[in-house]
Amino acid sequence: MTLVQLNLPDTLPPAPPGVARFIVEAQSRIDSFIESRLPWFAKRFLLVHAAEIGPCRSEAVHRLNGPATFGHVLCVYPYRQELNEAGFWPPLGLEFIAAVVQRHAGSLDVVDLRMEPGRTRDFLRPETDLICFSVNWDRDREFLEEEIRSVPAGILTILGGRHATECPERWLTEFANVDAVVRGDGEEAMDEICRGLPMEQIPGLSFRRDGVVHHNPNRSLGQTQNDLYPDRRLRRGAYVVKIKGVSTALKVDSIATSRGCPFQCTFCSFNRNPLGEKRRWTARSAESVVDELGQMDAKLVGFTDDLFTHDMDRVERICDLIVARGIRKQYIVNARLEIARRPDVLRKMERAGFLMLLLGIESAQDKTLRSMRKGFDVARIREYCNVLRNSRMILHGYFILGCIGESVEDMLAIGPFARELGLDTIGLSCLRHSPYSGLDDLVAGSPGYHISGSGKVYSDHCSSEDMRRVRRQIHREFYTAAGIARIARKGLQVGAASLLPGIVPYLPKIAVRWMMYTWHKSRNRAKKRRAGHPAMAHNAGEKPVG
Ligand code: B12
Ligand code: SF4
Repeated sequence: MTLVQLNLPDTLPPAPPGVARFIVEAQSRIDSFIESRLPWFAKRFLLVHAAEIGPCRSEAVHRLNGPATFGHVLCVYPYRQELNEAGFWPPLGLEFIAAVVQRHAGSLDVVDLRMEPGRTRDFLRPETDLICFSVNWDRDREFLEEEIRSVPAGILTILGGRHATECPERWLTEFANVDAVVRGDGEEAMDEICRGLPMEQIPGLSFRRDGVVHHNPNRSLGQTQNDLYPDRRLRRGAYVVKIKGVSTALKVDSIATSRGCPFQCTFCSFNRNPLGEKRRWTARSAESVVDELGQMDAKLVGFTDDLFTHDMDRVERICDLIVARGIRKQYIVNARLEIARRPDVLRKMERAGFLMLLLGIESAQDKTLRSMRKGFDVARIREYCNVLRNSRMILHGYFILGCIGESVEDMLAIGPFARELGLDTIGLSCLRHSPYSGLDDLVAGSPGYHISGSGKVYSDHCSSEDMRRVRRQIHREFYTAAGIARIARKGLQVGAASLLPGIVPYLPKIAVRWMMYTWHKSRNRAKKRRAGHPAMAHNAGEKPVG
């Protein structure tokens, strides 16, 4: 660290060699004195006032003029809970930010309040001078806002994440202690903040100065960085699978190896950031992905990639490296059906431990696939699935209920279609409005369709209760005893047995919770029905937004 630099003005003639050596020697002594002897607040004082101390040049100028280093940085995931069913994944976005800031911090803690009994204040130290909050969801709102407000004045407070990105103005006007909001991907902006770039020169940053909120232009989405990934040693506990609220001993982790998607499906916002910008598909090298996998101790890894399989040559290389390095884990990835064109890579994926492919199929109707710009039709789906069904990987098909123009009969065709395709599991979600996806226009041009306040698309001809019935019927038809036995067989073939010891001992507890949950749910539903609750009526009380 060079805080005070002994430099001679550029106009002076070069110093004789003896004098130059003396200056270098003196500089290094000052550096090591500052580094090792001065307390954090003195270093901080020097950093803040360095520009006034004297003229300087060279690379250190840049450091001298801005807060190049932080005493202690606190990165907080400010939620107590996410989804009951799946809220156990690590806060990967925040961990990426921590990986950047760590380079500029004396010490750094990543605190996930889902895992800790304490609150943000409990983790502050006297030397804490930067707090980063990951504001991803509009959930647990009261708690989230309390945490953010709890930061004492004088500590640089920066928010980032998808939800913060959607409304930076609000965070900066209503929360007096919030200094800046990073919009969109945060790595580059945080690096620039840490390197002391003036706020107004940092694209994608919203900040307050003299009571006025400024929004810099958006940052263009850059290339995924190869050598940057979370430092898992910063975690204060292991992330484990939770089923029905019961923590098992099965460790999980997630990895982000690419961002974006080149396709343009109408209903999807995966391929856009919260600002509506289309994400070009960019990926990390196979080597860096496998280096990161090698550092994880979890047995089950979920890939957060929008489309992991876009470049099948890269997938092949990742598989080869996993096998060559003897890494033994199970992976779950988002994929498109086109991967059927590379059966050679499918075999390699099985050998490398890929357990489950999450495939967006969406509908059993050509008219819907066309209007959704899915890029394939029913005939193609059959053709691809004829190849994929021979794979040992578990095939999970995503379908959407309530697609524009689909009757109840059209939706009910999903069950038989999914079985015919040889899928092992299915996920049924309702059509949801997502900003910038193009769905709004489609709904606006389709009489009888509306978007509810909660973002659900619904129609005059299919109520929420109808939709629930459709969902139940599809599940009943799809999940048979033979199908469940096939999933178990495939799981064993692909090596999932290694995951069982983490779960089996917890099965009795999970079974009890599950029974209690089902009992509570049906009791509540019956109560509501008896009371004539609007949620049980036509369209479940959904109100159009416009
Ligand atoms: C894993 C995941 C989950 C996990 C969450 C795990 C976790 N703890 O984060 C689970 C399964 C719980 C989940 C649930 C849901 N999810 Co989800 N999920 C994802 C997924 C696949 C990956 C997220 C991720 O880790 N990305 C990788 C990291 C690196 O990116 P990131 O989180 O965006 O972080 C970057 C920036 O946001 C920013 N950033 C983040 N924090 C901070 C902090 C600071 C200080 C700074 C400066 C920057 C910064 O920088 C980071 C690095 O670039 C995304 C899709 C995707 N590919 O992103 C959907 C996604 C985030 N989910 C989505 C949705 C809709 C949901 C659900 C509502 C689904 C549902 N109907 O139930 C629920 C809501 C859960 C809840 N809390 O209420 C949407 C969000 C849309 C939106 N506009 O908000 C996404 C984008 C998918 C989609 N398009 O539909 N999800
Ligand atoms: S649905 Fe899948 S393929 Fe289509 S745009 Fe979204 S991520 Fe890409």
